[in-house]
Amino acid sequence: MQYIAKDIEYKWQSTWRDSSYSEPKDDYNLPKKYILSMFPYPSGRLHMGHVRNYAIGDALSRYYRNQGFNVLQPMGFDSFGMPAENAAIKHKIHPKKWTYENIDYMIKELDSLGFSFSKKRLLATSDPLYTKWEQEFFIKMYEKGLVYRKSAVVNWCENDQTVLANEQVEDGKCWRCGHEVVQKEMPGYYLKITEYANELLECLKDLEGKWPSQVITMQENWIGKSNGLEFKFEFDDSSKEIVKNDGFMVFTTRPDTIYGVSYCALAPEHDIVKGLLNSEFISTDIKDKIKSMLNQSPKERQIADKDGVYLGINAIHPLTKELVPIWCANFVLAQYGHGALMAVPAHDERDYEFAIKFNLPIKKVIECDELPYTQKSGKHINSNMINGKEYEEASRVIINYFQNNNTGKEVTNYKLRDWGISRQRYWGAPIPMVHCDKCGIVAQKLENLPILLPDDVVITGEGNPLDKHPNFKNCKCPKCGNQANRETDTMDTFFESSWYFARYASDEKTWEKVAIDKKSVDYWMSVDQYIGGIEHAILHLLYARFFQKVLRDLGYLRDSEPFASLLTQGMVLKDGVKMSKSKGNTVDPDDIIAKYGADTARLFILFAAPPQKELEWNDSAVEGAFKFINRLCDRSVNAYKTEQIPDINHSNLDKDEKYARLKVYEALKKSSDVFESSFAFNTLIAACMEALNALNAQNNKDIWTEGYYIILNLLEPIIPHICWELSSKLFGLKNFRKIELKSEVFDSDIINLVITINGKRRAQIEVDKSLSNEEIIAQAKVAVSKWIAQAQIVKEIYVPNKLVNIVIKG
Ligand code: ANZ
Ligand code: ZN
Repeated sequence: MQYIAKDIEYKWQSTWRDSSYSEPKDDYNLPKKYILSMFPYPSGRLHMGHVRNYAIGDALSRYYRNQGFNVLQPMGFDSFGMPAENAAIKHKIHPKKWTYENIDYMIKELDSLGFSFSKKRLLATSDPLYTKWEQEFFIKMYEKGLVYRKSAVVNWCENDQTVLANEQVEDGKCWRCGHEVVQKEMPGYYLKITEYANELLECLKDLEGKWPSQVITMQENWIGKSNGLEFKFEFDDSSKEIVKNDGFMVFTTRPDTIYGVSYCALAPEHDIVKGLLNSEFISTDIKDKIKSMLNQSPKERQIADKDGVYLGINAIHPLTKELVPIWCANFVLAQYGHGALMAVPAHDERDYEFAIKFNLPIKKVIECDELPYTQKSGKHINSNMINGKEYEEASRVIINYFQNNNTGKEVTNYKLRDWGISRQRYWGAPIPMVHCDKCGIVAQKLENLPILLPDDVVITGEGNPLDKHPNFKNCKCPKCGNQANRETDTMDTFFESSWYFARYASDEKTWEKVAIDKKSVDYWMSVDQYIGGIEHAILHLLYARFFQKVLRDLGYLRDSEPFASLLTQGMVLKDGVKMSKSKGNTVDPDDIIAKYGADTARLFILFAAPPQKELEWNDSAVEGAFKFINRLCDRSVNAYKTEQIPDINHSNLDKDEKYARLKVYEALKKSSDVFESSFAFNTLIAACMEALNALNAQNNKDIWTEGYYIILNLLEPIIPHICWELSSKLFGLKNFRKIELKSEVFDSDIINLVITINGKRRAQIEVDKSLSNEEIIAQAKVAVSKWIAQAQIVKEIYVPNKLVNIVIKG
């Protein structure tokens, strides 16, 4: 048979479409698998990273369908966001038009790869119906106190002209465009993800072994839980006069070191520092120093040398009543704890460095040889009520002292911050809030949803066009009916991707009526296998876990975790660097499909590397994949037509026949592990190649047919088009089903024996199974003759089918 990929692929793609092959069934008694690949942003074209992601997901979906599962494998588009607006500015095309044209094109590309995505659940997050329900979520969250508005210092990207969440700043730069991020104070809406900090952390334990440990660790660190003591430092009287304040709070994870405090440090953003900046009390020099620290982003400060300045004020040590000087320092984070710390230079790295630089006293309070000594073990010294005690007990005593005196309390702090979701851009879901002079901030009424974007906007890249759109901005207050202003910020697009998996899991016939259809969602959720890039380890994967819990608490969902199992695929490289437009080293999937066909692209991608690893593009390996498919076609002449596996009497076969059959069944045996846990498709493909070679070395038509039947079954998830073509010619498509292993194939006439002397492994031999025990021991002794020639044999032990141990003396 001549292999013409284009014709074959077109034919089967049409068949799948017309027969609704890829659609999930509504029969909720069937066992199910929900296989989800992260949806793409509709940038215009698929890239190889997408192809890799979806080739993995499709392989799993097809495998489970063949195993008799009801499979949901949906697809959609994460279609709000900045690039659409940037395209609008550059090419004078409306973001909506640009987005939906891209979606149309990308759907064609996905189809041309033969991915079996459900079409009836296809969605784009910019669809009005999607906006409607997420605005409902926003309002329900607001009513539950999980949304609030505040003015705060935020990360601002000058290039994208918008706010970024903490998760969206990478090394001080915008995650999207790489532009330097600056700090700016502005109002916005925040989601209280911190209220779920502990649950988000605790549930990570249940994901162990099912999510990559790297992702779990990154989330743990991001949530950053620490236990400690918070208490107030009182100013001395003269300082109180100056700052018009009686003190400030600090948080410490080491209350046991409290007698070692020799100064305190405040973040440059601290209110007390702000107050001093506006006062006459400190000199211009000091003010300049503070301003220069304020001008650095938190990230810049972290890598900068320790710096700071004495503020001329002092506090009283709560236990020793000594005076403690108050500094402003660049290593104190405004956003953590209380933005202030008690410094213990003898036992903390940063405090030590700072003390050395500014010549501040260093007080040792734990027995040690060298400073700074940052470990917890050791007896306390110079520490009045905790002298001689070790860390645990010492901490307990100090915490109890503060709690008994009502001057401090034991607290848990998290690094995690609330999620700022206001974006000052047009192409996003409008935040459904209204500003009324009389009523303040008012949520929209649910019956007014969706609040849709106006189409007639002028997009210039300067400022938010919604802000300049009078018809959109002017509205009636939902509460008092007076003239009011609509909120013109739109939502962070991560809001949309935080619940799309639940929308997909809802029966599409309910989409008009409800956000999430409980019955179908309870059947399909959670996602059995989620597949996507590691770059989402904190961003999307944390937000989605948070939403799942919120939507559970709002009664929409049952489960606490959205993704039961996660596979993060490696990057696609060319010449050792990530394929990307900016590097100019991309390979266009469309070109590969045109030249070789989709099956070759899929085979290459799954064969070249295990999915978790990086994949280096290799033209000759693509060629190799194409050749293998051709060989597979050519060999089809060796099999005959049948709808079932031929009956074969294994014991009547000769050596080559048995070997060929063994190779086929070894591949079959491997497949369940590959598809269900290791995802090492490369090893399965290699096993199929080996089996095909072994088949070729014998002439038995039954064995050929059986082997071919099984190999097509195993390769269908990977190269579906050609497998359907060949299977329809030979097996009436009856071989895409669960195939049982046959144990007799693995029974071999040869046994592998290990030979040990006095328990020490010395040799390994193959012996014929039919030999007697005496004959086997005799062969074993020949194999180890050089070790036993001079010795006296005390005992010979034969453990059948496993080993011979010879005990010798001398
Ligand atoms: C005294 C002390 C002594 C501390 C010692 C540590 C070691 P984690 O573990 O990350 O939660 N700290 C408190 N607030 C801070 C802020 N806003 N910016 C920077 N550092 C701050 O860190 C908690 C520790 O970091 C606290 O415990 C405090 O220093 C410091 F031998 O207090 B520690
Ligand atoms: Zn009002």
